[in-house]
Amino acid sequence: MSLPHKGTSEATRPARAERAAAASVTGIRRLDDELGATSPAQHVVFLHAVGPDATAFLMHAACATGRSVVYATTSRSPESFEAERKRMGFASTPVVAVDLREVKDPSQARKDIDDACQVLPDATLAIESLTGLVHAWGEAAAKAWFAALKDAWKGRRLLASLADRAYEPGTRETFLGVDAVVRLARREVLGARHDVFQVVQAGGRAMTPRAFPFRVERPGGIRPHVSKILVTGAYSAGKSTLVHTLSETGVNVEHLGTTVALDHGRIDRDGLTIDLFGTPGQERFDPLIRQIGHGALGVLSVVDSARPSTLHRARTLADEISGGHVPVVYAANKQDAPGALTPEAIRERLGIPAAVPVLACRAHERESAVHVLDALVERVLATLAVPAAATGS
Ligand SMILES: Nc1nc2c(ncn2[C@@H]2O[C@H](COP(=O)(O)OP(=O)(O)OP(=O)(O)O)[C@@H](O)[C@H]2O)c(=O)[nH]1
Ligand SMILES: [Mg+2]
Repeated sequence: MSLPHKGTSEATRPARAERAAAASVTGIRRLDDELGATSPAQHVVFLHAVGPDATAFLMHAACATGRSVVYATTSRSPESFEAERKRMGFASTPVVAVDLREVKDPSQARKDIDDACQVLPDATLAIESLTGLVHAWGEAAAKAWFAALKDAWKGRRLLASLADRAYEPGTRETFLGVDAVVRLARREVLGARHDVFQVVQAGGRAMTPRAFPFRVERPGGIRPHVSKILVTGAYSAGKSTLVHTLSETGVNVEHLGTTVALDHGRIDRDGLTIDLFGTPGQERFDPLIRQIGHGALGVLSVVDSARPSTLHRARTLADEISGGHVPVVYAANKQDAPGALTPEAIRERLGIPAAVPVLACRAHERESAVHVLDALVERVLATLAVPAAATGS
């Protein structure tokens, strides 16, 4: 991952943003990156479980790039679609909404869409729900209709959503036989729910399974967001320093230089927002740490490499908070301090398994801090993903 370009001048920024929007398939940078999209002329289906707001997701993907859209609604009125579009902040995108709710004849639906495309010739076509069409017309008719639509829309952007449930043989294959399939699912991690997106198919490319948690903002739309990384460890190990070095914004609650409540910081990594929560180190605050740990997606355990007597606490806290359910990365901090143990020596002393990273860290240095965070975030995304063999698409 590359660092954001801090030196971008005001003059070049809008032009760059426009170019990025023109090449974007979905208006969600992390999703575009996963899709490996070089051209927006793709057919993408959002395969959604119960829980995540698939309609908001489709709306963002269709409307956020600013290119014109023909939007076929299957379960709500064009008025309620328009109201939601405004709430999400995409009012300036040229859109023609086509109401398919009462259209009983598939050929009429196609005619209505073609008519709308006369008004907006190069528009993206978005179908709110293929499952809605299955309900209205039956599976065979909906399947045949979509197969013909895909042919007619070659070279143009086509987006649709499909409920992830059982269909008759062949139906799923037709609906998902597109350039890319994005799975929307809900995960429960340490007592909190997280909605995630994961590209499970992208033009035959081999995918590294990883799923991005997201939330829906009104206005703003889909925001990839790791809502909680817990930064823990022994007293004075460097937790607050690490959170501050990483953060673009932040607060901390300290008394005489030690954390008495928590640190909070936020960082953007290439379009993924990450919220960091630093715990107090003194043992009298341990009951609080368990509460702060609720819903954490990953644990960054900070070790003072120059104070061997405190090492075990980093392991105890990490084990207790993660419970083996969320990824842990150890930051072997204060590598610049005299007598600091190497990460290997710390791994050995604490009996940390080979699969768990123990990384050298100097918490005051941004590059070092970011390296440790990125390693953890990659593991968080991999843990949230459905394995490649089980994507069911
Ligand atoms: N040499 C060196 N000092 C560090 C490093 N990271 C933090 N420190 C220093 O260690 C001391 C404690 O740092 P904090 O970030 O307050 O540690 P903490 O873990 O938040 O401490 P508590 O909240 O009291 O548990 C401060 O004096 C920091 O400047 C590092 O990488 N190298
Ligand atoms: Mg602190």
